[in-house]
Amino acid sequence: MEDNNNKSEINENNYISNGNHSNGNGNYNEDNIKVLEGLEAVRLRPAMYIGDVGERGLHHLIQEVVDNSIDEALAGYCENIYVTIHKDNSCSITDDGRGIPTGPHPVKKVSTLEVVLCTLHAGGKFDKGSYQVSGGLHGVGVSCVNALSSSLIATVHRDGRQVQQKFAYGKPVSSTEDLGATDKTGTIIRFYPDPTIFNTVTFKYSRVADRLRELAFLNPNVSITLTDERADDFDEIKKEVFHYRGGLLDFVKFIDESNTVLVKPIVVSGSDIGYNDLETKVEICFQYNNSYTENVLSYVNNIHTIEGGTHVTGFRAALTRTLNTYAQANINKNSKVQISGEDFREGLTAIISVMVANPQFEGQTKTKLGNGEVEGIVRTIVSEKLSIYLDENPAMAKRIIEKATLAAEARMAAKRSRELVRRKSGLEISTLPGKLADCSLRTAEDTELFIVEGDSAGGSAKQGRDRRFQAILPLRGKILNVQKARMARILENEEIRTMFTAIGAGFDDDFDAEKSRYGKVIMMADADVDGAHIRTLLMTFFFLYMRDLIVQGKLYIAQPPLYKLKKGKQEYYAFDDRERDEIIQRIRKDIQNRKSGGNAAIEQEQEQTPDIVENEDVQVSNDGIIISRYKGLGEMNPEQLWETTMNPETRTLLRVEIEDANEATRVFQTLMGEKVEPRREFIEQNAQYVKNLDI
Ligand code: 0RA
Repeated sequence: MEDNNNKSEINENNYISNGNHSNGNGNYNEDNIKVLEGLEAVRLRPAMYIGDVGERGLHHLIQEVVDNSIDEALAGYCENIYVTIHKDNSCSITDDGRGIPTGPHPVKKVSTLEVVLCTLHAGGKFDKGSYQVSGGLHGVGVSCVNALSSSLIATVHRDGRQVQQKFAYGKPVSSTEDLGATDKTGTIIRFYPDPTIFNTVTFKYSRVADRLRELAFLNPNVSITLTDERADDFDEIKKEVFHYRGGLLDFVKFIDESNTVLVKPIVVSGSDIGYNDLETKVEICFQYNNSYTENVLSYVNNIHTIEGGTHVTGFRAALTRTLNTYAQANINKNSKVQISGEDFREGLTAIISVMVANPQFEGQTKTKLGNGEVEGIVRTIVSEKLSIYLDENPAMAKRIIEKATLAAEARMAAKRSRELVRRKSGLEISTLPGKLADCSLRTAEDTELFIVEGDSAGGSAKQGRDRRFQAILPLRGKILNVQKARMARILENEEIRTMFTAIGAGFDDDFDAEKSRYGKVIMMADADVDGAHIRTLLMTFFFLYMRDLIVQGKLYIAQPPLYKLKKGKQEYYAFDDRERDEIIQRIRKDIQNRKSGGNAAIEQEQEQTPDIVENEDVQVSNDGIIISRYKGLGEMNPEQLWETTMNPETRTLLRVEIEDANEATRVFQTLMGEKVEPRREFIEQNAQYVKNLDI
């Protein structure tokens, strides 16, 4: 048995043992599945296993099942995965892998299928010969999905038979049933997320699609088909096939779709066979575009390592060293310009994917690779392959070095102006910006900074807030597009400087989220296109210059309501059209109930509906419900703003996650980048989703 000091949250609580269960010959059989207890624990403390019970946790369920199918693909047995979101909000994942064994389990005396689905960590993931994804929240297994589903149906094609078993809340409700002969192999898992566990059980197409696309890029041999059947008309059913034979090469092109590429993508791959006979595989693809930002996405065993780790460090070290050596020998022989690591990363887009046998995940969100040996492995492979590439492609090499030399010169100029700006603006002395209405509490954890679009909304927010713990920073208009500017210009921007000083935790490499003067930074903008644009700009800014704020879960989006509904003296707020319609239904039911109760006073009240001229923003239904549409935050008076958007008791905040920010950056590049074609495509594709466009 292998040593495994991978401490997951789970084994710290003694729910599972984390040893490797193997019969030593790499083959899998029924004995391998060690029997462990604990699905009750999953239902009791779901967040401990899947992160949270919000939208993220819900989507994690699909991820868990797909991970198992991907494992089959990695083992060479599966080529196709079909994910379908059904009309009834269930989700099914079909693969053509080997199928979960269905025969009786030697220890438990029930079907192995049942053992896999009803026992924590019985998925065979700790086999030698497979890359485990345990650590962080991944690899908790299909049994967790079962535990958190009100119903789950597993159908297996294996050994010529089609076998099915049904479960509810993690427990079998039938024994295995033979459904007849089959000539296929594979597994179909259909599950219904338990609405008593999750805040929402509605899957979001784009969220599922983004992750499946990512998996398809990382696993070029697998074709993943996503279908969304939740449409009224057959021809509205959404379907996409993700299959990228080019793998990481296609991934890099996808990410840089809207950027002008300077140097064609370079692919580096290799592997290292360690003492334990398990290969560490490295695959990297990178290219340079003419932007000033670095965009490195890294993965370990298909898991996005948001916080990076040793694989990223190894890559960076090799990039700097190899390019510098080449530059000194061939190009900048007599140059005085000192090119540093960050200069070689300006305009760099890279995908780093490694497969590691026993990954150790560290960091805030357990998404940072800790295995020390990986750094050297990646460094060696990249140095060797990149040197060969540079020698064979001198024209490309020249372009990279020239770009980095320019970056170095700009960096030096920026340093000078940064110092100047710092002194001028007092970025170092902590004078708070005049526009900031600070809060009186000074314990960071309890305080909130609202970044508010526009002076008038800022005014309402200042009056409506609880000044003990809520601070308001109004921004005038749009902030600078940080994607398209170098540091020196960014620092000259008034709006950006006020944000840096208000948050007071430094910026870029010096940023330290722990020093943030506020526990929450909340972006508050209108619910229209302009508001969305400002949010996207702000998210891009935070993503590039205060990323840790997002990683530590301190960045939020306020949700102002879209409608106010009024019936008699009662007021209601709706955050979208669906909610508006639900409230109208509720009011109508109420009216009905009261009418049947024969209450004359109420009937009278109904007739006293105030006279309101019907225009596009205010509508009166024939039964007297006044529906007003908010055009912007500025329209709400301070009390309304407090009640709907700022009061912790009644508001809804959305926490920004890196996935949103990644997507924001991409959308942003698409909309603001130089290329017209991707922008047109984006607008065409998305126009159909825009229902309430306020321009
Ligand atoms: C346990 C053992 C084996 C495969 C699986 C589970 C398995 C699980 C899932 C979940 C979704 N799709 C899946 N495909 C396979 C190994 C089976 C063997 O050795 O033949």
